[in-house]
Amino acid sequence: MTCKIVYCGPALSGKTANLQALHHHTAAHQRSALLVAGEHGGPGFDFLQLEVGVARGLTLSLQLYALSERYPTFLQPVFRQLDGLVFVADSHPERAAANREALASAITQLQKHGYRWEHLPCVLQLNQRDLPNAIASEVLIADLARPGQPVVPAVATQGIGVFETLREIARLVLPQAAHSG
Ligand SMILES: Nc1nc2c(ncn2[C@@H]2O[C@H](COP(=O)(O)OP(=O)(O)OP(=O)(O)O)[C@@H](O)[C@H]2O)c(=O)[nH]1
Ligand SMILES: [Mg+2]
Repeated sequence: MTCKIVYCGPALSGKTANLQALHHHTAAHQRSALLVAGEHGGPGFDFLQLEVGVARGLTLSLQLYALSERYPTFLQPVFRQLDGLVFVADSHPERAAANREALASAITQLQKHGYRWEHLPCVLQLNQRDLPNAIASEVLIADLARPGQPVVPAVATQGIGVFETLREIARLVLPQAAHSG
């Protein structure tokens, strides 16, 4: 079974840092190489595939894509046929508006591709929680979260919260993916 999960969020919120941490902390036989947007003439998004055992003999392939604000043209194809979304919010005080704009833009893109935003599995990650002047979590949640949505605080560069985020989105997408085969 394969699930496609897209990480999005404003520029420099830590999307690539999430995939780097997941890659770094996963055994070599359970992961693909990490592709980083724009590196080695590759695509304009990051990509990492992880194989996780979910039940005896059953393996789930998680295909993780991270968008990059530097390559906006890649937004369109990456948004096709996805199972879930991780929104990586930036806790820098001056990025409050950028978070809201990136979320609004992601919702617009998804709706263009025929997704109903209310029904798409989505985890809100509050990244960069190590910043001394970080925006209060309650403020980010009030700004960006849907009712009842999983919210995971993170410091992606230290690997904090990245596996919790992945676990939460996998938990949300698994029943739907299993249903659709
Ligand atoms: N202090 C701190 N720095 C972080 C954290 N996460 C990412 N960074 C730093 O923030 C910068 C941007 O991180 P990236 O992972 O490249 O951000 P991105 O979202 O992939 O950015 P684009 O691809 O340009 O859209 C880098 O210098 C990271 O090291 C965090 O939790 N805490
Ligand atoms: Mg990036």
